[in-house]
Amino acid sequence: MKPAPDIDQTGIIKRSFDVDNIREDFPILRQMVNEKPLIYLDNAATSQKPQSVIDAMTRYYTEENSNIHRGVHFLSDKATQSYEAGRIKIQKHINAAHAHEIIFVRGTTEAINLVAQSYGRFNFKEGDEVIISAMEHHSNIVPWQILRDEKGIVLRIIPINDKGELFIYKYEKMFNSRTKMAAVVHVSNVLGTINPVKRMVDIAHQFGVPVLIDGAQAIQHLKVDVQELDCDFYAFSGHKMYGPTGVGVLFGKETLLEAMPPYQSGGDMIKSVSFEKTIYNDLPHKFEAGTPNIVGGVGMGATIDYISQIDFDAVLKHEHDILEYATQKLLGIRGLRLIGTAKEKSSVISFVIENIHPHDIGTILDDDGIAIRTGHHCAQPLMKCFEVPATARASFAMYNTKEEVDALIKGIYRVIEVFS
Ligand code: C6P
Repeated sequence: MKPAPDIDQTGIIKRSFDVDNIREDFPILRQMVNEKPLIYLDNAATSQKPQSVIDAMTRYYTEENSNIHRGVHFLSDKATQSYEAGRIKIQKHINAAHAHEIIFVRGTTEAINLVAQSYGRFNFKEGDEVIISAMEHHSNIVPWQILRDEKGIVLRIIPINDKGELFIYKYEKMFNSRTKMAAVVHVSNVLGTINPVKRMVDIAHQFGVPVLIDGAQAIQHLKVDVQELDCDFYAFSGHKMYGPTGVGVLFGKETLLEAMPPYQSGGDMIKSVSFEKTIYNDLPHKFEAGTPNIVGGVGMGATIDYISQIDFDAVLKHEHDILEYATQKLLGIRGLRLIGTAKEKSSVISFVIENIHPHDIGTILDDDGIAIRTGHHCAQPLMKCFEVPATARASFAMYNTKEEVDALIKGIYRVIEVFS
C-alpha cells in the first residue's frame, strides 16, 4: 500500500518516504542473481532507474520521436517541448537563475571537458594555474592535463589528510595572481567525503577566480542550489541520479557561458552560416551542436519529477542511517580498513581487507548476488595517497536497506573465511 502523501511548505504534494515502497518503483531490484535476490551496492557507478523514468522514455519513442528545434510539424514540436521541459525541470531542481544556463551534455566527463576546452583554452595562457584536489576523479584531472600539455598551464593539487579531508587552509594559500580556475569534487566517489564547496567558492571568489564543481556524486545525495553555492560551473550525470545514461548537465553562469566560444560545432549551434562567416546560436544551443540525446533530456525531466515527489529530507536521513549502520558494522571486522573516514560523508564506503585483493572480494560477493565495485575507481592519484592499488567500494542509494548491509557483512565474513 502506498503511504499517504504529505504537503510541503511549497504546496507540492510529497510522498512520504518508505523504503519498501520506494523499492517497488525499481523493477530491476526484483531480480535474482546467482539464485539470490540482487543486492545492488554499486550506485556510485550508476544508480537504478524507476519505472516512471523508463516509461517516460518508452512513451517518447512510442508517441513523440522526432528531431527537435528543426521541424514545423506536430511531432517535432512535441519532442522539442518535452526536451525543453526537461531543461526547465533541471533548472528549478538546482535553482539556476535561467533555463539557458543548463547545457545538456553526455555526462559529468563531457561537462568538465567542455569547460576546459572552451573556457580554459580561451582564457588560459602559459604559467596560469588551475587548482584541483588530490581526491579528483580522472574526469577532473585529465582535461586540465591536456591543457597543461598544450598551453603550459600549471596544476596545483590540494592535499588531503589521512581521513580523506581537504586541507582548506592550504587551498587558501594556493591562490595568487596566476590562479585562473579551481575545479573540485563535491563528494568523492572513493572516500565519500563531502567537501566544503560553498566555503571553497567564497575563498576563490575573494581572488576573483571561478570555480567548477564536479557534482557527479553529490546531486543524488545532497540538496544542490547553484545560486546559494554561487559556483560558476556545476557538472553532473543523469545516470547516477536515477536517470538515463548518456545525458548529463553543465550548469554555467550566464555571463561566463555567453563569453565562451563553442566547444563543438555543426547543426543547431548556429544562427546563420555562410562560407565567409558563421553566427553562433544563443545559449544554451551554442553548446549543443548536432542532434542531442533527446530521449535523455526527456528522461532527465522524468527523473526530476520522480525525485521531486519524494520527501528528500527523509531520503537524506535514510541514506545517512544506512551509511552509519554500514560503517559501524564494517569497523567491527578484524583486518578490514576503511579508506575515507571524513567527518562529513555521503553514501560511499571504500575498504580494503588485509591480504585479500579487492577484486577477490567483489567476485565472491557476486556469488551472493551482491554488487559492489572494486578497483581504482578512476582515481589513481588518490589510491597513491592511501598507498593502495585498489579498494572495494559499497555505495548506497535511497532504495538500500539495513538488511542488505547485513548481507554485505555476512558476505565479507565468507570472503575472509575463504582466504583464511
Ligand atoms: N564515477 C564511479 O564508479 P561520468 O562517467 O561522466 O558519468 O562521470 C564521471 C565522474 C566524474 N566525477 C566523479 C566524482 C565520478 O564519480 C564520476 C564517475 C563512477 O565512481 C565511474 S568511474
